[in-house]
Amino acid sequence: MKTFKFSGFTLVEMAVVLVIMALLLGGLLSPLTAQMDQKNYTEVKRALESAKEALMGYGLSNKHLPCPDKTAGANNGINDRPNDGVEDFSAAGNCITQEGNLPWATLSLAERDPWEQRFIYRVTAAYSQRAPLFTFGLATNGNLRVCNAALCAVPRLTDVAVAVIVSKGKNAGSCSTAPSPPACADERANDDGNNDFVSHTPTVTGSANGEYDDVVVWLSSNILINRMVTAGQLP
Ligand SMILES: [Ca+2]
Ligand SMILES: [Ca+2]
Ligand SMILES: [Ca+2]
Repeated sequence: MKTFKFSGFTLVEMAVVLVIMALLLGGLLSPLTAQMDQKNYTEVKRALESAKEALMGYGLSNKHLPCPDKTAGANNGINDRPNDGVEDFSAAGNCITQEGNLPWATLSLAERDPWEQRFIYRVTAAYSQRAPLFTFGLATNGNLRVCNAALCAVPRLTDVAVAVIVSKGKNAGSCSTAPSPPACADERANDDGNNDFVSHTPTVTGSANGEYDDVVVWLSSNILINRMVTAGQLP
């Protein structure tokens, strides 16, 4: 009678099994990741639209827009304190800064996007100043521009935004800081503290202006003024 002797798996057999398992797992995980990304982007777009509505609501009841919540600096009290979600302004009626966190507590919104980052918010000074300063009127235009690329050439998406809100997307801003340049011009445009922003569909590393996965919404002065006139708040 013939006897069989079990001698275990050889290294080669183990390697083959591991490769097969890795392929199977990879095949299962990549659709899951894609699904998760899609869910997060749907969620962040909804959050940004709500934020825009909240800005308009705040504008209608206060006749000016909220100031950003500053991201650094000393704690000087309730309306001059960093990273607490409350808008920061001076007794003179100016914002402490025109770009910072979306003031989530002032607006009763979520603090962070699906990737655990706070939203960036910039507002036109003429629209965020309040008493004792004059607030804006029918002829006051926004001065924020949203463009297709960092160069901000015409045609632009808008020249007259009064407020811009940015989510840094899945890369959570990792493309915006050194040592990533020169690959990230469009992402950098969205957190460099000036009046120009970039909005376009996502691009990958190696594209002309580099990786881009930010989500940007803006409020134009035309829309805000129209709403305020309709509500009897202007002129
Ligand atoms: Ca604050
Ligand atoms: Ca990004
Ligand atoms: Ca900018």
